[in-house]
Amino acid sequence: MEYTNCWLQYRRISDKNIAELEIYCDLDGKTASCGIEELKIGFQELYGRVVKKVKQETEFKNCEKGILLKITTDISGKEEYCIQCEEGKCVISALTETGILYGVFSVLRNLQIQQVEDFNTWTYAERKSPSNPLRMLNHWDNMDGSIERGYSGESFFFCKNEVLVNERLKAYARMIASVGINGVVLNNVNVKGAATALISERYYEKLQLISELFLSYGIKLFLSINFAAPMELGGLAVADPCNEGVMQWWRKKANEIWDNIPGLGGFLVKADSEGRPGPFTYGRTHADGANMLARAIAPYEGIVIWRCFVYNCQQNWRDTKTDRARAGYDNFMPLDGMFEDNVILQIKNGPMDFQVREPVSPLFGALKNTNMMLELQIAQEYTGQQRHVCYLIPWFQQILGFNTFCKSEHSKVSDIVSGRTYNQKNCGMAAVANTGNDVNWTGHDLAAANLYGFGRLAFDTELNPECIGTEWVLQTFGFHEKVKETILTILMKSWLTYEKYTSPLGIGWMVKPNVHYGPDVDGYEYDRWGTYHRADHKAIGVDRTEMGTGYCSQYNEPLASIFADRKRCPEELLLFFHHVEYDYMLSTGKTVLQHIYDTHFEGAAEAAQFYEMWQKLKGLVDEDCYQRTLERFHHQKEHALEWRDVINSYFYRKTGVDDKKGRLLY
Ligand code: GCW
Repeated sequence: MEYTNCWLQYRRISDKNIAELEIYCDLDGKTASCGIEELKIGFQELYGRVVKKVKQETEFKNCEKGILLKITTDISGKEEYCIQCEEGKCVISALTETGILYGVFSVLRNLQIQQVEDFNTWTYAERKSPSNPLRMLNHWDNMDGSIERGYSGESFFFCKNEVLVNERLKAYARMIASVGINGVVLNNVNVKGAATALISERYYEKLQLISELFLSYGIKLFLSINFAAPMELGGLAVADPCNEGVMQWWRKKANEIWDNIPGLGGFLVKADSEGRPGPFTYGRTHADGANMLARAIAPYEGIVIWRCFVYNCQQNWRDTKTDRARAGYDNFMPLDGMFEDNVILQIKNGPMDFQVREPVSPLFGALKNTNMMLELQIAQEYTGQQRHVCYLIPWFQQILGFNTFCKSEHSKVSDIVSGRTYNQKNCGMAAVANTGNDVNWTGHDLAAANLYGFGRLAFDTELNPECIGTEWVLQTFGFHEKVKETILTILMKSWLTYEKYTSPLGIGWMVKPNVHYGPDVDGYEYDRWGTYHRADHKAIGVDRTEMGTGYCSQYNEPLASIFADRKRCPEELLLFFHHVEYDYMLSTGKTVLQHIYDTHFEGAAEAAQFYEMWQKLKGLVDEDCYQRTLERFHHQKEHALEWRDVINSYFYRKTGVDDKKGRLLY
């Protein structure tokens, strides 16, 4: 087996009803065909039912049983669907074929979750429109086949500077369409070398094939571009966005690109960030840069997704006033209202960088006249790199539910990025993807729950993480009660467990530099990256109040005051916002230091439990999957011990204070 089908396994539910399945459909578009194909696969696998011939819509009226797929104008949402099933007659209707495809996937999903034994007696009705207009995956795949922060093998899009077109792409498209993803950025945001030339003759043909395949599953292809492409590809002397020659180059390029890839969604841009070129070189603003591109691609309905991950990565650690957390707001707030309509600012969930815990970026509550998109990361760069289990959906749900107080109503992050708050349509959610060419796609088999979960949550931000987890387990592992219970318990605890044995109270960053894996408390402390904990023998944490960096004031009230007040600041973020003495008393009655000791012992013990729990599933899950996962749980257990002891020893040695419970510290 080259690769699994993850949650699209369609395990047999019953053989009770094996009569032929009748599908009625007059639609001849590619997306409707994908829907029909999916029904065929699904019913064959779930029930052993086959489809001999797709019949005409008019015949449905008089038939006894069957599934009708039809377009209706009773529905207004482009991707909305309506399902009505009763006594073996089922109608899936939508305004577009994409809506129908989503309806099909929902029927198949629900048959599995509800373990419907006999489709002919199933009653089900649902009408649903996605919460977010854009639901995207950002791949950080490089053209040489490597993946930046990739933990599940090599790229299945690129190899040796070539674009790959093969069967796996289709398996990928089916999988992500089944959870409602409608946009994919194929290449890394750090665009260099051959990747710069993705927008040239050399690659158009293959990219067009991918774009077509994706479109048939309702997915738009996007590309990351190099802001300096006019120089590197076009031989111009500058990439200044206000230079007429540069503008003209992009207009011509856009024309050429869309001529070759007519369905392309647009560009993702990382500019003036971590060494990537951008408008700052020419004394221009990010609005100048983004708008120039936006105007060039507007005739093709292209959109520019412009990242806000812009900060000074050449900071002096001795300087305690400059604060990387402030950078997004400081760089982009002055530009609010200046961006073209087809520009979206893509903002990472936190002000730093995908740590296990961070406050929500203040930009969400601040920008009022700018399209916004939330950027999350399911590639677990800082959360165990798909070797440790860390189900991130509970965390994402908290982020979406965060009230920014930007208005008196509709002020949660989910309102803002869905377009409800400011009546926007170019907005949504993106995740840095966690896939690669490993057999199981995601390295750790359980990491696929993040891929599944991100899609489901982006489609319906009201879904609860436990339900999503349950759906995923049932579809992936089948219906064994013990399997379900065990995996779900592990998933639901995993994020907090990971937090416990890694970096405490919101401080983050105690990782080995560059690789970002494993404990190294001072690894980034005397470096240029702006990621400090400021620990000495008395206290730890970053003062971000008015007395410190002033970051707190980037939030709306009452948040600004709450975060700035040690007593009211959420304790899980205490060290993010405050420089606190080790003997400071937390609400639990423990000192900060004792909290650190305790959580590290607890977290490591929980990781050990996960390993034991998994061992009890031997024989109950697929053997290959069992072994792969066992190995990872074993590593996690050992690595959690390493984390525990390195962190605890560090603070023990800094403070000289023993653990109250007398456990061994080194
Ligand atoms: O934290 C950093 C990662 C980089 C990444 C960057 C970004 C793609 O370590 O690998 O580059 O974030 O988000 O642009």
